[in-house]
Amino acid sequence: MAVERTLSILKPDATRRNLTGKINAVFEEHGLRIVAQKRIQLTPATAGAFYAVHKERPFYNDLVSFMISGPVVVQVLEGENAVAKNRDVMGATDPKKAEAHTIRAKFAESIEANSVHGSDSLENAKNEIAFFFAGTEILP
Ligand code: YYY
Ligand code: MG
Repeated sequence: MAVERTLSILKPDATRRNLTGKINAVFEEHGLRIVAQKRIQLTPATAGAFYAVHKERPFYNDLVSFMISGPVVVQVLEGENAVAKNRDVMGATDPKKAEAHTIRAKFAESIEANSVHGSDSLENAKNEIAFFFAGTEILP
């Protein structure tokens, strides 16, 4: 296994309910280090571009509307096997299907308002990190 970096987003349902510290504690308990972090407001253009892979999906417009409904916290998580580890810690997209110990089982409100985003491959992680962060903003 290698040390990897992955992009995480604490979504508007998480910032609205003041859950950023509780969710960050879960990452840290699992050995994921928060090596970059900022609280930002996404625009229709940035949210639409970030989720462009889902452009043809029926949920795309609602997803973009949700992602701009309040601030988000974008983060870079670093650790051994960080991409897959974060996906495990997040849990299934639909919180009803997520395992009990996961962030989505504990905190998500619905399949849309599911509290966290995490990159799904190392290649996507590199692109998603570059979408939000300059190299100088990442401090291991
Ligand atoms: O990677 P992950 O976030 O677990 O799921 P994706 O299939 O990439 O979908 C991205 C995002 O879209 C998901 O977190 C919520 C939303 N979404 C939805 O609202 N309804 C669906 N049926 C599927 C996904
Ligand atoms: Mg995804």
